[in-house]
Amino acid sequence: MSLDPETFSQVKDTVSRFVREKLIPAEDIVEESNEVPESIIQDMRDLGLFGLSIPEEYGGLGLNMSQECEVIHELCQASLSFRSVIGTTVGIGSQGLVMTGTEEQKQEYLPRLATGEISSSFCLTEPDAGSDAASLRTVAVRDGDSYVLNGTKRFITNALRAGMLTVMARTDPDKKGASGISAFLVDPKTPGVTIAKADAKMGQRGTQTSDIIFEDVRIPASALMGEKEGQGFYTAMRVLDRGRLHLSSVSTGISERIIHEALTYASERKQFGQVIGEFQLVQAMLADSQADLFAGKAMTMDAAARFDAGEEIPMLAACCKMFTTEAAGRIADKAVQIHGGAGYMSEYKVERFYRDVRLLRLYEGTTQIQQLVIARNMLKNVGN
Ligand code: COS
Repeated sequence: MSLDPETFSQVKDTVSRFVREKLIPAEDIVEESNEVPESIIQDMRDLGLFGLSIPEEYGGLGLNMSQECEVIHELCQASLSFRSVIGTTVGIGSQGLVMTGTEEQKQEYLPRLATGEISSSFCLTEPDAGSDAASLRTVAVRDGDSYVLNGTKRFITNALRAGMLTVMARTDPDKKGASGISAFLVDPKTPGVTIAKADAKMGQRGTQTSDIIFEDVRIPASALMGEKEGQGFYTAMRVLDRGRLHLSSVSTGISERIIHEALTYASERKQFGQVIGEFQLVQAMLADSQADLFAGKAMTMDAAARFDAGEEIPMLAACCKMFTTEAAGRIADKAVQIHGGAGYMSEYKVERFYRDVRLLRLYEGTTQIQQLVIARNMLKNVGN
C-alpha cells in the first residue's frame, strides 16, 4: 500500500501550508484554552489526516510507512497537540484492526475512522501495568455470545473523544503472561464504560488523556479482534513497533521546529556588540542539534523503508524511537540555553516545546524499554 508519488507530493505540500497558515498561528490559543479548536479538527477531517494510514479501499489515503513518516514530520513543525488529535487514529488506535481485524470489523470501523467521523484510542496501560504491559489485569470473561469486561485503563490519549477503543484484556486467567491477552473493539458508549476527566499534565496542553473504567461491560463476542483469543499482546507489540517509527517522525518534526526557533533567536539577539550566533559556543549548540536532527531523520526513513519492504523492524524501530526522542530532549534543552533567560519565559515558544517533548521519552515505551528491546534482539541474533 502506498499513495502515488504525485498525489503524495500534493498531500505533503498541503500539510506544510496547513501548518504554516493555520496551526502555528493557533498555537497560543491551544496553550491558553488547553484544547484544539473544533474548526481545526474539522480542517483535519477535510484534509483526510485521520485516514493517513487507513487503506484506500476503506476510505483512507493509504500511505505507506515512509510516506506517513514524511507527513508526520511536516505536521509536527507545529505544536505536538495538533498531531495528537489524529495520532491515535492514524497510529496505535487503528492499526491493530488494519493488521488483524476481520473484514466485517474493518467495514464497521475503518471508513468512519478514515473520515474522522469517529476517532480511536489504544487501551493497553493500566495503573499497575505500564512498562510491564504483559502483566495487565483487565479481564474479559466469555458469557454465551458476549464477553464481560472489567478493569481500569490509564493515561489513554483521546479517550474523551474516542468513538472506538482497542482494549487489551485477559481472556485466559490461567495464562499469566502475553498469551492470555486478547484485543477487543469497544464502543465507549456501551453501558458500564466510564471515561474519567482529563489528566493534568506537564505539557502538550490541548492533548487529553484519561482513565477508562470498565464495570461489567457486556460486549458481543464479535468484538474480539480477528475473532481469535490470545493474540492481543502480540498485536499490541506489532502496533507499537510501527507506532515507534511514527513517534520518531513526531520527534524529528518538532526538533526541526525547535532548531528553527533557536536559529532565528541566535540570528537576531545581540550581546557584546554582535548577534549571538556569531559566538562559537552558540554555534556548537546549533551544530550538535542539526547533526542530531539529520541522524534521526536518516535512521527513521531507513527503518520505514525497510518496514515497507516487509523486513522485521522491532529492533530498528526501538533504535529510532530511543535516538530521536532523546535527541529532541537534547535539542530542546540547547534551544532554551541559546535563548538564555528568555528561554525560561512562556513568551518564547521554546519553554513550551521543552515541556512538550519530555513526554516523547516516556510514552509508547520509555527509553529504557527501547534499550531492553534493542539489546534482547541483539542477543537473540548472536551466532546468526
Ligand atoms: N512483535 C511480535 N511479538 C512480540 C514482539 C513484537 N515486537 N515483542 C515481543 N513479542 C512476543 C514475544 O515473542 C513473546 O512471545 P511468546 O509468548 O510466544 O513467548 C511475547 O510477545 C512476550 O514477549 P516478551 O517475553 O519479550 O515480553 P516481556 O513481558 O518480557 O516484555 C516488552 C515485553 C517489555 C518489550 C513489552 O512489555 C513492552 O513493549 N513494554 C512497553 C509497553 C509500552 O510501550 N507501553 C506504552 C503503552 S501504549 S502508549
